[in-house]
Amino acid sequence: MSQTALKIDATKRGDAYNNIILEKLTDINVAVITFNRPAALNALNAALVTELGWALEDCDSDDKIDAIILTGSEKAFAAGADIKEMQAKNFSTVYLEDYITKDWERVTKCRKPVIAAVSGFALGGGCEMAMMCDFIIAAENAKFGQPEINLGIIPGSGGTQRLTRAIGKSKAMDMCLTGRMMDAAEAERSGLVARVVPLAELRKEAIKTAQTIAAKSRPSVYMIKEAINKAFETSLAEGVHLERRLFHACFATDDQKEGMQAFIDKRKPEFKNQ
Ligand code: DAK
Repeated sequence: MSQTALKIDATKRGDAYNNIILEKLTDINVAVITFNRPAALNALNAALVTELGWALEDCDSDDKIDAIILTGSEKAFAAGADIKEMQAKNFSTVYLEDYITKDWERVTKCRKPVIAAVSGFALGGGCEMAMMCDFIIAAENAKFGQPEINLGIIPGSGGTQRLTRAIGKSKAMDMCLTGRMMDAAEAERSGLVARVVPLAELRKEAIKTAQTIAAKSRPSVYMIKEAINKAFETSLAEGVHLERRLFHACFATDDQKEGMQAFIDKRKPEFKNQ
């Protein structure tokens, strides 16, 4: 897809974005949110996290957007929460203001699929942010890690939990206790990332993947997200029960009729998202 084919809309809060870039590729129903603090390797400070919350809110409620990509620069997806901003904070400050929690976790509330397209460093909060997305596509130069132990703290945004679920106890202990980094090949072998692509292809592959998802029936996409996420929160029997009910619910949609009829007619389905 050529760059010129991509339409970029101004957004409601576009003028207020200083730490991220929001692009809406409305011709393919995909949004790309790019962390944009290159001098700090996209360290996630409060201002950036607030803007991220706005952008996710905007995309999630925009009828022209069906899939969202979170990405950074070639050198860094994000090198963690901003250490310079955090250093002087004390317990009562972080506890009382519930330090950057609200917008930080906004990504987990998105009903639309969110793909993390990771190149370079995804460390600490950067790794946790990528893991809060629905899946990760990594460039060959990606490096993942939870180095908080080197700062005298521990992961604070789900690293001990999501990393353990993604790669198992032994590797999660290794990563969090030593603070070492994992390269893209190891991350793929371990199940942390869905696939690895050459650095030069990352944006194109992420957009192509998002476009593929955006062309599906929206109810099916939301239901699959809901059911897979439930797998982390419930027993197998309850998860399968939810899946069965959602499967049955598909038969109340026009898109199920259209999808199956299109197969029978040997043509592409035209989903109406209803
Ligand atoms: N914070 C602030 N600045 C950072 C930074 C960070 N995390 N990472 C890099 N920088 C800045 C550097 O200070 C440097 O700035 P100047 O000195 O040029 O002003 C610039 O980015 C370039 O970095 P380097 O010169 O260090 O670049 P190198 O290529 O030599 O090294 C590196 C790259 C990524 C290996 C290194 O920068 C590094 O180790 N960075 C720190 C990585 C790290 O420890 N990350 C974990 C931070 S703790 C929570 C949510 C989130 C969190 C907790 C709670 N809640 C919702 C409650 C998360 C906590 C964390 O992430």
